[in-house]
Amino acid sequence: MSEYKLPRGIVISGTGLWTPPESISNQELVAAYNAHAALYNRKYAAEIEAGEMAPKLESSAEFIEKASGIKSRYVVAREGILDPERMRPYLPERADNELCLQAEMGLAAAKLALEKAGKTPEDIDMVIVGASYLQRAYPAIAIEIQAALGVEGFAFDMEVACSSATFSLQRAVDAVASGSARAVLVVNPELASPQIDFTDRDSHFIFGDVAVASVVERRESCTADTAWEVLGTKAQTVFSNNIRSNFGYTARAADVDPFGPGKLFRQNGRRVFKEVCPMAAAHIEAHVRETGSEPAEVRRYWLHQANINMNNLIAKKLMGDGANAERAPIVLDRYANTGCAGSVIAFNLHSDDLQPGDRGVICSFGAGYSIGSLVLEKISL
Ligand code: CO8
Repeated sequence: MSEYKLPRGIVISGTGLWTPPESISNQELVAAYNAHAALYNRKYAAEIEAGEMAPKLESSAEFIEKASGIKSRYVVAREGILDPERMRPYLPERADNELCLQAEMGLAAAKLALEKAGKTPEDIDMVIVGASYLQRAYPAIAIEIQAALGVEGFAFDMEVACSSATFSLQRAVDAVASGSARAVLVVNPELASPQIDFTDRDSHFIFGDVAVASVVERRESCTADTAWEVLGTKAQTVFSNNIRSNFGYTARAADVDPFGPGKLFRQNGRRVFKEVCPMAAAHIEAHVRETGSEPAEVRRYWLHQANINMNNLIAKKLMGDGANAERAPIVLDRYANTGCAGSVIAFNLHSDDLQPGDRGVICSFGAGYSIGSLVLEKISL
């Protein structure tokens, strides 16, 4: 690995969080799923009776909360998801001259981040959209957001599943460090609900929709009262088939159903849990030490929000008996797994109370596998 040392003086000066107005509780989601399963089992009663097909088993709100910590999730459109005959959101197609839904979500978060940082579109040279899924291939969602804001310069999209936010923040930090941009707007609109198989008991409860955004700039240009100086960034990827989404444009040429089995999100959750927890803890430990601190001294960990048991395990490994919900806050109880946005939501909601000199870590871990972290220190200006 390279010995590159990040120059000091690059800050995250503001973040924004856009939360969809609609939410679905576990109880509501499970009621819709169970009604769908009953319809399915009635429809295929003869095949199930003959042993040719397996019946769909019931889902349970208690299981979901115990296994994951998730109690509810926000979604852009709940009606279709809760219809046992439909089981997916209803999102009417928009015309080419209308802002697309993912850009609209990202734009809302971007405006909040700019306001928090005290920046205008004229201050921004580069816009990055990082997300687990992109609504289309081109023109880039980032360029659509750039145009809607009136930012000059350039913009691009990138996808690294759950690490799309930390990896895009790292690209922003590099751009500011190298001087290729004065300030970068990082936007992470996670539009998860259209790709969830709400008819699959193992995964119907996992994800929610949300958008977050961040402004990265130099300390000298920062006009906010306080900011978070980036002490270091670290990224790691290790190939794994345990989390996959095979939906893609080549399905048409392969003569397979683009929405058929295995084409939406699927995972081997147990194996992910077992393999990713030690990798993430070791990654964070090494990164914190590289920036001159001991893991137990770090004031706050804004961890990826996939599973509360995973986060508690990692927090315990990092902070021992000092681990608690104040030092490793949980937002997945309300937001569910929001892909790459989870750790930034935790940062947005749980960082204002910290004092100058306090250190914290934003860390993502998920599909790829991919792990991304930023070690931060609060500064006053
Ligand atoms: N209701 C009742 N029972 C259920 C349900 C349900 N809904 N689902 C499963 N069960 C049953 C299973 O069938 C199983 O039954 P049996 O023992 O008879 O076979 C039993 O409950 C136990 O099932 P599991 O072993 O699967 O349960 P776990 O305790 O492992 O919990 C979890 C499942 C919650 C999925 C857990 O394994 C987990 O969270 N693992 C970590 C996964 C993780 O972090 N994944 C990352 C995913 S996301 C990501 O990185 C990239 C995707 C980006 C897209 C984002 C867009 C926003």
